[in-house]
Amino acid sequence: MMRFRSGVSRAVSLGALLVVAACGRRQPPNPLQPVAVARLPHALVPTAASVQLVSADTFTVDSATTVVVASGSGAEAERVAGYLAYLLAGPLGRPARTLSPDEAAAANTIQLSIDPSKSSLGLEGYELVVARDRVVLTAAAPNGLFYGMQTVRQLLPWSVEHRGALNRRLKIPGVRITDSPRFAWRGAMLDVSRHFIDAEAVKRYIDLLALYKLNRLHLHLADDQGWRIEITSRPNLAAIGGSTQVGGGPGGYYTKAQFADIVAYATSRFITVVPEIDMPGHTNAALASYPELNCDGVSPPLYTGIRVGFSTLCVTKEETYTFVNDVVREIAALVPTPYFHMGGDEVEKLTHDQYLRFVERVQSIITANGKQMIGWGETAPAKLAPTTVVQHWKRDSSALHVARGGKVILSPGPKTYLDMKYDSTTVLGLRWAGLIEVRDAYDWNPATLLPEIPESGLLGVEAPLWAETLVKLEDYEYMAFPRLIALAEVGWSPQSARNWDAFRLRLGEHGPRLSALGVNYYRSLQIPWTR
Ligand code: TNX
Repeated sequence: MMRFRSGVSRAVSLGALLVVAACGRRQPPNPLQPVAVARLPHALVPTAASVQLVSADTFTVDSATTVVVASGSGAEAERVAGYLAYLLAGPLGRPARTLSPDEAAAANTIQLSIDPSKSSLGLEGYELVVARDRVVLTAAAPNGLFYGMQTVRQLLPWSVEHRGALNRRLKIPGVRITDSPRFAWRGAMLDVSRHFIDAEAVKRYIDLLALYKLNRLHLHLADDQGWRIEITSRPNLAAIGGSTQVGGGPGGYYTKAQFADIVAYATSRFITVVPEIDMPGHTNAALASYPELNCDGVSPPLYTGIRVGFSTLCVTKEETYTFVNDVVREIAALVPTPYFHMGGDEVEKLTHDQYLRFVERVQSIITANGKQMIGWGETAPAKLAPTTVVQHWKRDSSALHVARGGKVILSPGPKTYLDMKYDSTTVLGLRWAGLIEVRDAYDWNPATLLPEIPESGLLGVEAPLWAETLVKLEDYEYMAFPRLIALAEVGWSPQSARNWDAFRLRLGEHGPRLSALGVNYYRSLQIPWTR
């Protein structure tokens, strides 16, 4: 341990000598080196509602620092403290400790406490005071503590993301932060149907969502090219419908146990999983698995191309609704959370009336199974309950739904579609909604996007990642990062605290953090990345 420490200080002084030597020789700037950007006082993304810097008050995490939990804060708070202790010290370090009822936190502690009297912070808000001798993090609920913990993480140098940060002295800038999110729904969608990614890859994505305070993971589990979840009463869905993907690869599906594991992993990071089974269109994989779902009783072949709009369940057969009920019932039992997404987009093979009646009938099936329905924008003209949620993605009548007291999630294609190319040179992705550079993903206001929908009609924002062109996790990461981080700030930070010039500098400081985490992110030329 000592050898490690003295090694570090030798490296620092050697570095300092090199800087002096370089200055002495007055070398011209090397145009091939990244621009050196001055370290910001903090690079918090999403930025907080209120941040006050107290520069005299730097806190130093050293080998004697302890993470403590105020007595009575509960098991969830202890779990959040455990994450922080792990981050700071690695698995071999000191675990977090819960204080006894009459014990005050000592100096050199990071204290987490649940204080229900702070209800003005809401479910997800927190207060953080970083002083010279201690850090105090308070929230009204464990969710808020978790986000406060992610803030502490981002205030620490990025080297904390390396397990090698063990036993280093890490500085946290002195701050007083009061923070809570603008929107309750801060989502990301993964299309695991067009190409399949396994549960481990989904968990990795979940961890990245949590770092940026996102709280919904919408999984697009079925489409023309693949059915990705085991349904016990309909085994062919996974066995046949899950057997391929775009381009003809082997596909795959989550067993019930794997899916439950994803849900538990997300829940432990305060992320709600939203399962989507797209219907009545985008259903070729189901139609290929069960002939009776087709009006002519004949299954089509499996489909591995990328056209849309050609498939539909047979809406005039009772058998179809029995099928929908079986699927909804089994999936609803796997998710503790209140939502079931029925898709409903891009249906070209039904009359408008047939389509609307289908949506209404599925809504009643979902409600009868104890869940709230979500549908893409096309579902808005149906008779929807105000508790149903509409997800806007292109020009639609979602304003109708707000007028009847319902809520809308904004996923506008030209801002939030992570499968759109960044610029004309991007190899992956599509371009029907336009090219989306980081600034396009960041620089918009949900409250003014649709003139007919005021902020009060919005549940929040979500960034879908459609996977027609994405094969492996690295592809997903390249398209999502850093645009998903921009979306995270759109969803969390008050509009008044957001501006592009400040965001790009803060985001630039996340380059090394993303690299430390091994994320294959797009190094946009709009961002002054630090090394
Ligand atoms: C539209 S967005 C779709 C998806 C495609 C996506 C490609 C939506 C509800 N439907 O089926 O994958 O475009 O960008």
